[in-house]
Amino acid sequence: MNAKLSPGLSHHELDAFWMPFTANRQFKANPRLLARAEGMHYWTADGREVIDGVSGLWCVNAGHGRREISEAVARQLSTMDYAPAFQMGHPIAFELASRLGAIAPPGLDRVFFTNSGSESVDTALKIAIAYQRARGQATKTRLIGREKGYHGVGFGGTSVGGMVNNRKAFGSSMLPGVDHLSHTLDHEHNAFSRGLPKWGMHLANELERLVALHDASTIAAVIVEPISGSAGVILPPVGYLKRLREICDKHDILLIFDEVITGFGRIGKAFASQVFEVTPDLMTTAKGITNGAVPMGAVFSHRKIYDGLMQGPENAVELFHGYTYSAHPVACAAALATLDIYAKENLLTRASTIAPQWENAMHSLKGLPHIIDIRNFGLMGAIDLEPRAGKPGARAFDVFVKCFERGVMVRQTADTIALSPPLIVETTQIERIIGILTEVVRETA
Ligand code: PXG
Repeated sequence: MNAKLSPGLSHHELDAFWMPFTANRQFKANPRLLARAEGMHYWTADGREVIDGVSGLWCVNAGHGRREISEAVARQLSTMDYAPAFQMGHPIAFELASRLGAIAPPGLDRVFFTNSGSESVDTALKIAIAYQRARGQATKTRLIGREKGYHGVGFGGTSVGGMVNNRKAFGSSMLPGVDHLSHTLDHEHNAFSRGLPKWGMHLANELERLVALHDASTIAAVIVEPISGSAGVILPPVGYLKRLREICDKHDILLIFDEVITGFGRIGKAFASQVFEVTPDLMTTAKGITNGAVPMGAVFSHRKIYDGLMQGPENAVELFHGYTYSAHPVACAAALATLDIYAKENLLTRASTIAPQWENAMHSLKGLPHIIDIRNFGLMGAIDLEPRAGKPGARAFDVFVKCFERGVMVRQTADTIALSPPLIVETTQIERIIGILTEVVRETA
């Protein structure tokens, strides 16, 4: 096949790019190429309009093609393309950290910059262990994650993560001393719950069991996503996160919220911890921080942790950690422009206004063939499809492909279809996304 797919690209030219988290051979036989984006839409290389039901990959919260961001990036590139942040600084990095601190949960106003969610997670895990050591608790090194958790693809994030396909190929080359809580997905008690499920708060008590097994003196931190995104919008049962916080406090264990997806307005406030009124000690973010336009991540740290690490002689580096591109000036410029948009258009709280309508739209899918669960919170939603016998994931993959062909982008993982539209989504666009998904599910055997 040598037909041109788009100007300058033929089929065999797809070979070199080893695509991430993709069935490469299947994709390259039948590519889906995106060429342009604006507002709520993508356009394919052959000119078809596709409405974005997942904010790109949970990141383009203010919609695509925001001129304020591209202009800020262009200005910054021509003013100062790069500057180191090791033993040097540039003003907008400090400005951005202060602006982020101002919207952060109480006390979490010390900000460490990274370039992705994976780097934020590994950074937070390292900070947690280093902090325990700095306060004389050097045996507190163990990390607790959760089944079905996704914390990126570094060795730290893979180790505390709990999605089997992300772990099984990498053998035992993971961090030692990691354990996992049970996930909170339960079809038997909670299928078709609207918003947070009522059953399952007691699952947080498993942390007590892990403490009894390992002893609190060996545990540095617990890391969870307030809502698991990647594994398919798995919600915390009512009271679960508060209980986790209580048990962490009781045993002097740090609590890390991974807000890479839930951060920056996804569920109706700047961060999920503000919605659930549970404050972690560290919070990892990325994605929406720059509206997806430039790679960037940030770890929000409680002051007590920052202060705890500011020890030793003043000329000593306090934390031997950082990236060449930490606080990259172009990313900082993109993030500042993004925060301006969020503030001007009230986007960080808009999801709370649309959530009831979103919930109704999601649950209108109930009763369609093969749907065994529907979950929603803020502007996140997912449906679980009954797997085809012996072919896990095949039914949802068909739904994903057909949706794309009919003009709506959804996210598929196993037999789950997840949705998280940009926070600018309008009523008619919700109707279009759900309308096409309804047709496709109805027609998919
Ligand atoms: N933590 C969480 C909670 C995430 O959702 C990461 C860390 C890692 O971020 P980076 O920037 O390193 O990718 C993520 C990323 C999906 C999907 O299928 C989700 C993510 C990435 C790719 C696909 O839902 N989330």
